[in-house]
Amino acid sequence: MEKNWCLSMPKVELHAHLNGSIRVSTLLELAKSLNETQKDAIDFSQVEHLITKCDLTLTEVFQLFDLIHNVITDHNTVTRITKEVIEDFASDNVVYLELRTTPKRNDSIGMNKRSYVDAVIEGLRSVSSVDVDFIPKTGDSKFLTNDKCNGNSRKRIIFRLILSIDRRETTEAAMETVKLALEMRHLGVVGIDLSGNPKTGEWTTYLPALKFAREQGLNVTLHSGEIRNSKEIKNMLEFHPQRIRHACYFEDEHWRKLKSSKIPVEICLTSNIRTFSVASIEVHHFAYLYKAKHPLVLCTDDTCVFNTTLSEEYKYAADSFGRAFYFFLILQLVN
Ligand code: 6MZ
Repeated sequence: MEKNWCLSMPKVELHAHLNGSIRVSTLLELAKSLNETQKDAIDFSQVEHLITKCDLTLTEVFQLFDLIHNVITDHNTVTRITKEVIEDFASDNVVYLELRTTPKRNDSIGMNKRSYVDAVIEGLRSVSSVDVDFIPKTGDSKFLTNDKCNGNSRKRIIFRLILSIDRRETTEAAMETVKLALEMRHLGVVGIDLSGNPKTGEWTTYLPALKFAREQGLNVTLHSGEIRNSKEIKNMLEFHPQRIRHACYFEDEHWRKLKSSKIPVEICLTSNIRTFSVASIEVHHFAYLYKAKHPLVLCTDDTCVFNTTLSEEYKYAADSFGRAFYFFLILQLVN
């Protein structure tokens, strides 16, 4: 399928991590300048090496996140990368973007979770190349809205924010994130995500915070099945989140449960293939779920880390799964 066709099609991105979607040029610029001022603060050659590597193990992916986090330590940089990430998605013709990020602390400069998210919001406000519609209308707290065009001829992107809990955090820190999300609902925060290295921690650590989020009306999305962990997958499905991401290591009983519950799946093809979470595109569960007419959505995950765009993910799916997928896109466009 033609790349331009995928580019020109208005698209919805529901699963992109802010720091993982930093512009490559910005990451290299920031890492280089940090390396020049504080030699020991970052290994620039390692950033260059990981950023250009074709396939990354999950361990290397999380090493790269640590390096990225080493350069994004102050409010101005958070604001800058948010602005650039939105501009990049808008140029890829994404019309609805749900970005997620883990609120962070940096005590040395007085950054707390609240001021981190304020810096993200500042980034939204500073975008000038496209109108960013991030303030929800009254009563609109859904993940995905069905807004009509307001007749404005300027390019417009609808933006919503999801706050992530990292699997390295404590129960208390997770609860702090949920409370922050609740306080910031009027600024377009629509949900809570559990992410981070799937080999780290126990998801039950976050259950009190996730349950509280749900009771208070926030949507919850979970990273599930990125590695083999049958018990965790089963328990996560029983929790019944609004959406699930990855589902690479689901087994028969999980598929049965997923299909009967109709929990939508966020599919990140390049991410799954490049991290070896799925052996090859031919055996990717996208085809299985697609044939079963299960609700799913194509997403990028981390455009910087996986060197991709949403248009490229659509092209990848169309090239790999053929004509049927092409008609799926047409149907999406006419609906
Ligand atoms: C699990 C992931 C991820 O929050 O600092 N993240 N967690 N699996 C993945 N698949 C590859 N990709 C990204 O963005 C980066 C953070 O998002 C999560 C990780 O916690 C990572 O540190 P923010 O903006």
